[in-house]
Amino acid sequence: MDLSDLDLDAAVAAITAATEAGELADLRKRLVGKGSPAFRTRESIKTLDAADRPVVGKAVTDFTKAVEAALEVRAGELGPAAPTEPPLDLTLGTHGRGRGHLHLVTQCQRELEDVFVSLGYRVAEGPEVEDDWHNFEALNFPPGHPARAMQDTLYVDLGDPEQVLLRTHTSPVQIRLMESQPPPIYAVMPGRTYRNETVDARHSAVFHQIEGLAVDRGLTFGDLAGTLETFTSAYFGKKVTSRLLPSFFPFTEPSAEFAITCVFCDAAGCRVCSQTGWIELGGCGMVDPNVFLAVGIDPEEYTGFAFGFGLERMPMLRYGVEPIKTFFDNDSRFLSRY
Ligand code: FA5
Repeated sequence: MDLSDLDLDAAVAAITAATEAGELADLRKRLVGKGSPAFRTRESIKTLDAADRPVVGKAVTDFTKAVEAALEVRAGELGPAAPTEPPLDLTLGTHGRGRGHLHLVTQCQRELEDVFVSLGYRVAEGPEVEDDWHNFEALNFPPGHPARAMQDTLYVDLGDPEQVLLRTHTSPVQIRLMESQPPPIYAVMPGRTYRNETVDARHSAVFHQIEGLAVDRGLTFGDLAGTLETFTSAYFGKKVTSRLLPSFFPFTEPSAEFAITCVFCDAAGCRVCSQTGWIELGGCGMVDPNVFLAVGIDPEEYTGFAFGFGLERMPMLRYGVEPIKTFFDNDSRFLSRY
């Protein structure tokens, strides 16, 4: 039995000279692993004389312990092993669909709000579930007035019959504003509206409007016309012109229908504008004195104008989107395009 194979000094020197953790693993294998001199010596013990066995056994054990201790000390000096494989990437969303963006109707709403804010208007909101007073009565629609039939109303089963409803237009927000603050008032009021209507290419049972209200001393129909012209050219560009045609709303007098030249045919006449060259955007007019009286504003002192436009109409015309239900289908091809 030759114990000279267990050269501890040479083993410790090799361990001390190692410069990386991977080298230490190789040394452990070579010095005390399977097939190493220490391993072979231990295997040979059973063939030795009984008197020699404890001596050889102790020598192998001492050698192995000393090698393990030297390996541990050097491993501590070298620090952790460098990873052999790239770390697992647990970042979420690397395969995502990109960032979302605002719906086209919301984009249009924000754009129009910006135009009016730059004209000195503020943005106001009102409830979608309204009472009869704000949606109709204060707007000069007395009970049973035939004009109520212009807007097929969806009533809510709350309170007295036919007293609580889904607002049919954004005009009740005018009333809420005038009830809550004295003139001067310059405000736009965007929001969702509901009508019990048959859906077609341009009409939906749920849609959006943007309402405008200005109340001050000395406002005239000319101010209304100029304001509408400013906002249409801001949204549609300078080549579009607008016109006002006489109309009727119980809460404005005189009332008008506001239309712009057809953006599809440059007013030459086409299928979209029914060959007229004009497309209606909404209604408008001078605030009726009865409305001022309903909210406690003196019609001798103040005048005002108001307008209400279908919001979907604007991007429909600007981008040629049709039918209106496209806005509510939530088809991702449409949503991601605009
Ligand atoms: C009104 O709703 C009045 N409140 C507008 C108004 C405000 C007049 C202030 C005077 C002063 P009208 O029902 O015409 O008016 O609707 C206005 C616009 O809303 C329409 O021109 C159209 O652009 C849009 N609109 C109306 N009904 C629908 C519908 N079912 N689907 C989509 N858009 C609609």
